Amino acid sequence: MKDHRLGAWSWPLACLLLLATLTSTTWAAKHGDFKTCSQSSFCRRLRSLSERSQTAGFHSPYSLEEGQHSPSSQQDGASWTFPINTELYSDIKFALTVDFLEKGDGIARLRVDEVGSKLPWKRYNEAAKWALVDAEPALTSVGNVKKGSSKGQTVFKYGASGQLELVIGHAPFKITFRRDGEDVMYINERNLFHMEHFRSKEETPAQVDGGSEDQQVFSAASSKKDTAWFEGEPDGELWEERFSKWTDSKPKGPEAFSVDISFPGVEHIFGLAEHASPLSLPSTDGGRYTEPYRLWNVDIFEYEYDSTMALYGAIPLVHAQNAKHSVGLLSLVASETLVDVTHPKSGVQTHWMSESGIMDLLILPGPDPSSLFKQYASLTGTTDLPPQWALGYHQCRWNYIDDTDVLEVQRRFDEEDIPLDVTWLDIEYAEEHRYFDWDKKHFPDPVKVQNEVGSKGRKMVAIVDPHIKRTEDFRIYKDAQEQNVITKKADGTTNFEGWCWTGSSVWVDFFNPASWSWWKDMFSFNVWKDSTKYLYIWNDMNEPSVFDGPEISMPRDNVHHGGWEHRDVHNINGMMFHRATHDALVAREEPAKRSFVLSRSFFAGSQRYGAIWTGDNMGTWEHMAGETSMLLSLNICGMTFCGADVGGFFGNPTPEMLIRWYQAGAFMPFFRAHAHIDTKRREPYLYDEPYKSIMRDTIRLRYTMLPVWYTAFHEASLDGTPTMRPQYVVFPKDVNGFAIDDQYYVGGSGLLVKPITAASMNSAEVYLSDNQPYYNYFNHHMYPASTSRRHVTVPAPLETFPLLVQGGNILPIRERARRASTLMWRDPFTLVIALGRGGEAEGELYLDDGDSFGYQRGEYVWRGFRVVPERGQTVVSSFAKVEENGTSLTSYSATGNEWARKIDGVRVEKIVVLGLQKKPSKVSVDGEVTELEWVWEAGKAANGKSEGTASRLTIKNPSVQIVRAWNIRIA
Ligand code: NBV
Repeated sequence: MKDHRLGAWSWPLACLLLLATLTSTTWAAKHGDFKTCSQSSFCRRLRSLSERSQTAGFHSPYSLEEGQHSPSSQQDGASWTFPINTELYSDIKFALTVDFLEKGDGIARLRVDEVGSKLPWKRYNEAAKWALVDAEPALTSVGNVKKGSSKGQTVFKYGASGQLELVIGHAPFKITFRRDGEDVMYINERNLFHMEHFRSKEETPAQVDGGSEDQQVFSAASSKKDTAWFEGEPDGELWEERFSKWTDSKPKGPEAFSVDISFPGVEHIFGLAEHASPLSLPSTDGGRYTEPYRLWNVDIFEYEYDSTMALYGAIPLVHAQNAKHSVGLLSLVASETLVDVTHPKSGVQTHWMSESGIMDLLILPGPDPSSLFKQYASLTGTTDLPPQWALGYHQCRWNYIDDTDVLEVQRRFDEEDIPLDVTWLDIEYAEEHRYFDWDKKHFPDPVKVQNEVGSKGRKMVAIVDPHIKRTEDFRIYKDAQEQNVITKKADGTTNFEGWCWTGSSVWVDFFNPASWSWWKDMFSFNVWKDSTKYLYIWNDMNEPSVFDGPEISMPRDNVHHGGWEHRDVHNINGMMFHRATHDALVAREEPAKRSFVLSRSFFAGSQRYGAIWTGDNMGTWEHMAGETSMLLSLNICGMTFCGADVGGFFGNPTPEMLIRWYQAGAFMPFFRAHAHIDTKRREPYLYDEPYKSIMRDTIRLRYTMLPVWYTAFHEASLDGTPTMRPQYVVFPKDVNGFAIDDQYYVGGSGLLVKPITAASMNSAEVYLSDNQPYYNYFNHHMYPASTSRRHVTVPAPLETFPLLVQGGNILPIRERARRASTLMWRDPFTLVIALGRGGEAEGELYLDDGDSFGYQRGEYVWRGFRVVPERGQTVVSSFAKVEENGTSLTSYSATGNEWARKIDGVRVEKIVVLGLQKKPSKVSVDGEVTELEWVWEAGKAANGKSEGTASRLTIKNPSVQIVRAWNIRIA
């Protein structure tokens, strides 16, 4: 195996130390590498506001003037601007712009910026440009919003039936969002809104407000001068800031802002991915957490499983939920943002503190979680349908060392009959970590190995990191210099250099449009001659990770395209790299194929570019347990294609733990095993029995369920509805389920999963919200419908785990074991029907070629299945779903497209009906004379009222086609 430590390099001492850390086996995040709130001057200043706001006499120094209809290019657009005055500085002005958007049933947008500054700086206002599908979303027409004014407040009534209200209080400045007359959200209720203005270096807060006497007010909470309350300590590191050995030059001085947002009558808020914390966000004012939730994308080594520390991605979105309603808030800011959460009796309070940029808040009106997903998707987009193979099993490790290794892994999977779709190559495939350049000693013929893997119906993924080795003979470096697309140092002209796997490196500035077409070319088969259509891409380290930089990233005063500082755009940086690679993969083939790019770093909107994973987790039970809530949080924040390293990146899991990882992984949207270079090999075929067979069965179970997953991804691609749904999303009225984050439903299938995440477990309790029977997928044990039972105990011997089917659902599955998912398209289906308490059930199935964009031209099959009890009989039917296509409803014809014709012969080979009340006497297809063959197994659950094995009717080979309409009558 190659030495990844690259001994030949002359690393500076700092890098050696860092590398030692990266390969060490002691497990703990290095807290000292990352800032706490008190180590950031802006966070210190803004967080202290909330303490000071408790003191008598504290009031907001901000007030509004009456708003005017904003002049805009959309003359008729619903937009108003309110000048904001501050008592703190008489000559400083801000403005609040209130926009009502056309999309999303009444999304209101609130932006605050400084106006009229004489200084040559501007706040960063382009987060929306990258996060939103339309940089400037269209406004609803002014006639759709009724504006009224009374006693110092402006009231806007809007929404489909005028049920939404935004009440803008002028003095004090406070915004109330109401639905149906009820207060749902307050902005600046606690007077924590504050925006630092641009100033010249000579100007200190005290001088502005009248001389040295004021200096004393910095500690005098009761002074009539409030300046100090809002500006913090006099030496507040406004112009230069040190952290560890780094100095941030802060050329624009202070420009942080703060705002409090409260959700009255609510006990739970969710969101703010990515954190390793519970789904329902706990308070940060002591107890479990003392630090605010931090959004600042970092490469964190051995992150903790229960913490508010920053991780690799940032989505500044929250959902607030109570039994009556849901409401959402998106804060479009890409600079470092910290959010304090508290749970007083009145509801949930949040305090948002950001280092730079304009304030840009979007209020998602709800009123339920599924509306929130649609509203958020209308703004930031959805995950396009991934290639279907990407939902299969991925085998990764750092590193498969050469082509023989890659092919041997394939061979062993085949030998052991374990399905596999994708083999991954980590950084060692590349000569000196110069991505794109294969190490020819270990991969002498990269095209040959890719073709060989491809010939088995499989794919490969190779890593392309964003650090570019500074060697003149490296074409990518030469090009990047020539194109002048390298991120600059604080002076705005010198290329920034830092250290990473490649040694001394540069980073392309993907905010620079000049980089986009060049990067696209890098992936064209003519340019990257060693790549083939079987090769897809993994973008790691894109926070970006810079080994010798502050917090293992870039200095904040680095400069990007447009003159923006890195601090302004940091949290979007990873998304820009992901986006460029995604676009390149779509462009490399004609006709285009769907791309697959896995990214570690992300921001709101990243879902449009592919999958993400939760980074370098550990092979511990605690981390395994934490993954479920992390993935649920990512899902509700729009990242519907996500997963975690199965097995844990660090460490050597016991066979028992590895099996539990596989069971959890088989029900993650992205299912990939991965491991650190120092871990022992752990491909499933290496294990003794019974472990090997259990892992094989688990991976096969994933393949059986691929139609269910693909259908869930289809739904997510339409409107952002999660592929993994937490209890509060499925049952938004059941408060008792809101905090549950260790079980979830797969899409809309009714499959309820609870991974086992502790040692020596033989059973687990599952929470059921509704009055439906639930059936154990493995043994068809039925938990009968009940209005009172809430918890059931489900057996979980090592080979199974709680996997229940909610009564009322139909699962379309494929039971033939295959080498890879691409070989399954012609395979027959089984329908598993879990009857609901009234004997009814429904389900759906979406299919297409899994690879092209043909579905956008209508080449797909989207079937609905229904079971209805009808005059003593039970009728199972298959019908075409109807899709809304643009503005007109076009009815979809099952055989009317090329794909449907191609799979016309695909049959249903078995139908299993669970929970039928009595033995049938006849089963037949409408219109056919011959009866069908069937087997009846009486249930042990008497009349469906007590617990026990459900009755099971197995209809053998009904010979109906999946693309056709049919009825099967059970008499
Ligand atoms: O490329 C090596 C690893 C990769 O295997 C892992 O998945 C990434 O999260 N990478 C991080 C860099 C070094 C980690 C110590």
